[in-house]
Amino acid sequence: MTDLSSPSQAGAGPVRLVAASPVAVIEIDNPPVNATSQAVRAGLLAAIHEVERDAEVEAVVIACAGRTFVAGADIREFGQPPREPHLPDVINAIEACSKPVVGAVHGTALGGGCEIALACHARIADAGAGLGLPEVKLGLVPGAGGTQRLPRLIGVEAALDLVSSGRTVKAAEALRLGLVDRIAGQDLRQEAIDFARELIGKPIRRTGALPANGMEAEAAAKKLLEIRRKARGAEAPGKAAELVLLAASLPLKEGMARERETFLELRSSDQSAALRHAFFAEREVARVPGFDSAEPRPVQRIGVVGAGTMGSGIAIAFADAGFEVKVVETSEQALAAGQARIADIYEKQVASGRLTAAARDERLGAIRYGVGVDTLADRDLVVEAVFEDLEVKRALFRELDAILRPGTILATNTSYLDISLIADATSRPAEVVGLHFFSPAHVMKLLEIVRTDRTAADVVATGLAIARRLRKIPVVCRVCDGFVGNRILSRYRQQAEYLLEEGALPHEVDAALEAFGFPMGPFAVSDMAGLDIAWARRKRLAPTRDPRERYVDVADRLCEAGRFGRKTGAGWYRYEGGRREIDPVVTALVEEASQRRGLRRRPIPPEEIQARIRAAIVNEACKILDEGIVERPLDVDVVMMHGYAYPAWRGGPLFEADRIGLQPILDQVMERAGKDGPGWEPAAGLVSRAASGARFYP
Ligand code: T1G
Repeated sequence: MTDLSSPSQAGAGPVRLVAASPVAVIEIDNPPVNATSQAVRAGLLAAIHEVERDAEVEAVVIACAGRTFVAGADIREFGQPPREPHLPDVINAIEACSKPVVGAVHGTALGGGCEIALACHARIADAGAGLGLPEVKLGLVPGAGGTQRLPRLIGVEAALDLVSSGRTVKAAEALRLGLVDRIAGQDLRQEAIDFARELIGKPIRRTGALPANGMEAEAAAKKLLEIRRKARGAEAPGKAAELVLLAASLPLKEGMARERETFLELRSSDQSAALRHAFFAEREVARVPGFDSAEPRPVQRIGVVGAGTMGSGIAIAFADAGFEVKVVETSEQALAAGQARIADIYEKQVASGRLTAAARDERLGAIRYGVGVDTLADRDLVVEAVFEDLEVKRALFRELDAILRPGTILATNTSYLDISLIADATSRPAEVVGLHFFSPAHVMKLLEIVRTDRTAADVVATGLAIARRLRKIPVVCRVCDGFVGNRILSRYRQQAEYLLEEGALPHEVDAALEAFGFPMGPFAVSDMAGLDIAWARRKRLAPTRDPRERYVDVADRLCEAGRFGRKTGAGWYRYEGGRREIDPVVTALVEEASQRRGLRRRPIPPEEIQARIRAAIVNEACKILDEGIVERPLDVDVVMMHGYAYPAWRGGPLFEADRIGLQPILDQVMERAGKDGPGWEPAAGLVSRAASGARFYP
């Protein structure tokens, strides 16, 4: 093998060339994901020049060592000035090669990796491989020909979908689209070499030389509008779509120039900085000082108590990750209902093509059922998802503690309750931890791992290891009311209801927050989740409520009228034929609340709604940091982005607060202090950082 990233160092660089004849193999080996660092780009360019010079070489294969084909440009380099050779130049050299070049794709060829594959003259992929252009998820557009070559290979419409969504297509779909030419059998590398040998002497099919079929102007405009609407304030998807549409009217060189210009512009944008922060934060968050170094306990056998919505989702999440699961309920009837719920979820996945029937059978086979907790004695970890009541959970944990073997971990899925009090009901408080899943538990990536002061370090480490296997994003936090996400959500909702009393209407608050980038505003979300759940909790907590609290009772009025949201056809909105309608009944209730508060209603602009909600979120997030509920700002940002859909192109509330400036946020908080009752005082950490000019992310 000749090392080519720096020819003087044989074998040391990330690109090696097996100059065999007649087919040379260029192998990239740059762990962990073969990102196209500067050394990889230099090595790849040198290799292409070398095979061009070597008369013995009549065809070329570009392949990767390790677990995946090139997964993209090295995102870590984006904060630095671009260094030559630039990827577009390397990729153009691949496409210009006078000898046939075959791309051998395994793992995930993403971003620059997919662009390298596109510049090859043919592509063969492992059956399990994926290909995609996820740049928009980083606030970018493809910067090395993706927007220009992909439409030439698979057509403008298909390219618009892939480039604007950033989704990865599996090999089978890639074959159907024409993105790959073959699916390999057992030996991708050998089959790629054979494929290249077949191409020797045949006309070379260069992607960049293919025509891109245009789209009818009206259809294109409609598609662009739809892409921008779905982007909810993110700018990259629309810009990427514009470039794909240009491919039909511009020669490749001009199209790539426009693409490069847009790429460089977005690379220095706030949205891209925020999305790159989000990308690394969701990986960093799982590295928790003091816990991720502790040795996790071996866990394979899982018990799930409660087969309701959450329990079923949790059981599926564990079964999907290869755990052996036992679900128990209090009665045959409740168990049967849970079993049917689980089967139904899997059936829907098979019907939608996301799961094969064989995989469904395997996962259903991994789930056992039983009545009563006695059958859980052999479990390594038991998670409860029973009724959200402290005494119910304490009684259950007391019972479980008596039958489970020593060392078994007891996890609660409670959203709010004090886990320390639940742990007190057991003889093993060190082995009690919160595993707070988000509904639907088999879909949502976020997992709050809630530790009490007595939770053992290796139990937290076990939670982190389980999250890795579940492919979830873990955030370790301490006990407080609502932990991280729900605590912040409560503040968010309170401020939203204050805005109602002062003059806004539900649809105006929702519209302002959907314009901010949330997929749905708080009142539409409440209607979807059901108002009755929160109502039951408010009634339970009523005796302990601080009389000084500014309490808005419109939601109580709605519930008393049986308006629980979508499920009853009316809540904050009226629902007819699935459409959300503004309801004058609600408007009257809101106006009456204003009168009772003695407030003169006024029009409230969306900017004020957004500023007040953001300030409420940042202030509560800072208090959570100040109290040590979490260790780092990124813990809060990750929770808000992955549990509550805070727009990732803003980077999370604290990352965005740094960008906006903490003083304006503090000013907004101070403007409310005194008006909204206790709990709305400015966070000490916000005051001190604003005063000293410090940031959440130094
Ligand atoms: N650059 C730098 N580091 C990366 C990286 C990248 N592109 N992708 C992953 N890593 C690191 C990651 O931080 C982690 O590091 C380790 O690799 C394993 O990743 C010119 C401009 C490939 C599907 O957006 O989607 O190309 O935490 O934990 O779950 O047009 O990584 O171990 O220190 O995620 O198996 C486009 C991003 C870039 C792909 C693997 N490419 N990566 O998932 O492992 S822009 C992407 C992923 C671009 C061109 C444009 C995933 C993965 P550490 P991981 P995984």
